[in-house]
Amino acid sequence: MSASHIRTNFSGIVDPMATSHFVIALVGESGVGKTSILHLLMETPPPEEHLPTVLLNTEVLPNIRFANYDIMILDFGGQLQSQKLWDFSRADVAFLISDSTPRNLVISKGIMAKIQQDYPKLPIRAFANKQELPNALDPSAIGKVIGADVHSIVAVDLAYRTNLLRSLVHLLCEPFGLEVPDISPDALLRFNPA
Ligand SMILES: Nc1nc2c(ncn2[C@@H]2O[C@H](COP(=O)(O)OP(=O)(O)OP(=O)(O)O)[C@@H](O)[C@H]2O)c(=O)[nH]1
Ligand SMILES: [Mg+2]
Repeated sequence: MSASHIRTNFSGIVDPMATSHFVIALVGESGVGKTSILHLLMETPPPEEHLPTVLLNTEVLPNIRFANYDIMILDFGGQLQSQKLWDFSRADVAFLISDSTPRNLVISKGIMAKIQQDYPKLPIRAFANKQELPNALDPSAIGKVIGADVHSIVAVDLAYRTNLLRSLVHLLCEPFGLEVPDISPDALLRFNPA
């Protein structure tokens, strides 16, 4: 399978899986922690070193379901050659990940502008990752620059999973006009297939 195959057949690759899936696209520069966030959602150990995602990695989260929707993650590679494949036409939301450095902030602002231009209807949620590092920029400062609310996260720390699931519950309730249930997000989303 080549890059051009994925580009040409993107809908076909994702479509059969997308019908009853809520699709979240993880986007951001290489190394900011997209695959680590995928692992946090899957409750699997995060990568210790940076192994760049090649092109695209799709996963359906095990044991998580909201109403009749499984949650599908599109974990895009952030390296320049993979960025050419970024396609959000099947996504219900994009999670824009920053590593909370000044250098990346400028890049994330550019990515945000490009997504807004190409996909004006796509909701975008911004995350400031690597918040435990000593020089991490404050999420509110990042938010001012990119013009969006920014959630803080440490993708390699399992303790942040509940926060992430809480954002997910809000996101899932919104399009249905549902009030956010007063149940822990983990309990609400947990689904154990028989
Ligand atoms: N200190 C710290 N390191 C992190 C955090 N999140 C991810 N990392 C590390 O950052 C490196 C890159 O993480 P990945 O999740 O592979 O980054 P990515 O965005 O998927 O990168 P590409 O696949 O190349 O686009 C890994 O070594 C992770 O362990 C975090 O919150 N804090
Ligand atoms: Mg990756």
